[in-house]
Amino acid sequence: MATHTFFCLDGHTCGNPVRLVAGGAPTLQGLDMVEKRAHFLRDYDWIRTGLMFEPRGHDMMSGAILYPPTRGDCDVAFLFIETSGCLPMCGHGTIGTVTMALERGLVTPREPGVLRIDTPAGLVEARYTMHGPYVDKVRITNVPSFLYARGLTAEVPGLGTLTVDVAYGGNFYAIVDPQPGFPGLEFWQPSQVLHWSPRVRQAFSAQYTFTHPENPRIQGLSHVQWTGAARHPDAHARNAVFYGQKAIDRSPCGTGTSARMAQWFARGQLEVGDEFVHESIIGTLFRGRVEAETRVGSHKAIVPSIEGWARLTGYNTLFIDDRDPLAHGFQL
Ligand code: PYC
Repeated sequence: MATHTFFCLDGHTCGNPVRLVAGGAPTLQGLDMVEKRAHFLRDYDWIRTGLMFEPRGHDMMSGAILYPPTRGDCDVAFLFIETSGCLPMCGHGTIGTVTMALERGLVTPREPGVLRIDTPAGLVEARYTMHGPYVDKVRITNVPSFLYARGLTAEVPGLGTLTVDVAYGGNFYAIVDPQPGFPGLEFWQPSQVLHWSPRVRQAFSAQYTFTHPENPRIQGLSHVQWTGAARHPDAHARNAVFYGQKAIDRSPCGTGTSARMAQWFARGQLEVGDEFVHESIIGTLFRGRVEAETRVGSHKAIVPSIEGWARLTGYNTLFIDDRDPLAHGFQL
């Protein structure tokens, strides 16, 4: 019987929570972050559920653990922990973790203004600007993103036949654009997003497989992205990204925005150098840009970058007490 102590910094990126675990996490085995992530999931997933779920977290809780990098070209490694598992990559989580880690001196970039991060999805570069001790904005260059499949259809019980594009932006996204059965995000309540998203994910996952062409260890449709017209005058589009069992991203979602830009690029609606401003369900913005064209397997792909901001809300020392019957958290 023991009490495990975790030193955390809590904050948010454009509204979505980020819990940065700065102390108390286990040493992981593995030659790269994919192997370390597998070790964590095998032996230490109770830390994720304990820190993300109630009573210490909630349905939308999301975070990252800092590790030494496994590759020579990186300053630090991030292991993402979410209510949904350990995502290979999390954009809002990266922006928040970079902001808090820099402001509190937890990382030392080799090159001022740039932090190179080793993530399970690959190298992610974060460029930041500071005002005094505060990080103003962070722009992450995400992993290559691509339209994986266009116009897939499936029968979603209660909603009818739905057509989606599936794109990868660090995670696989079913992108639901307005169509019969879904008039557009502006006509839907968050409760409808929460109700229908798991059913959409289930219907498409039952019928199709989703495997990264160059990294078969990354697979599965984890996120559903509902789209609609922007309300903010600067934005090109608005989204609501569903993940886990009950979470809607409060930010415009970094990997979701990357996937959406890859979809628009494949359709000829974006070109290299174009900006894409994405509005979240609460009206916050990410500023995306198509940095370059590339290829992933047989797919035409983009290198996307996403700019956003984050704020530290406090320090949090959390205990997981083995005597507690709810030590590892619960979800309703
Ligand atoms: O920003 O990439 C993201 C993300 C994934 C899940 C929640 N946020």
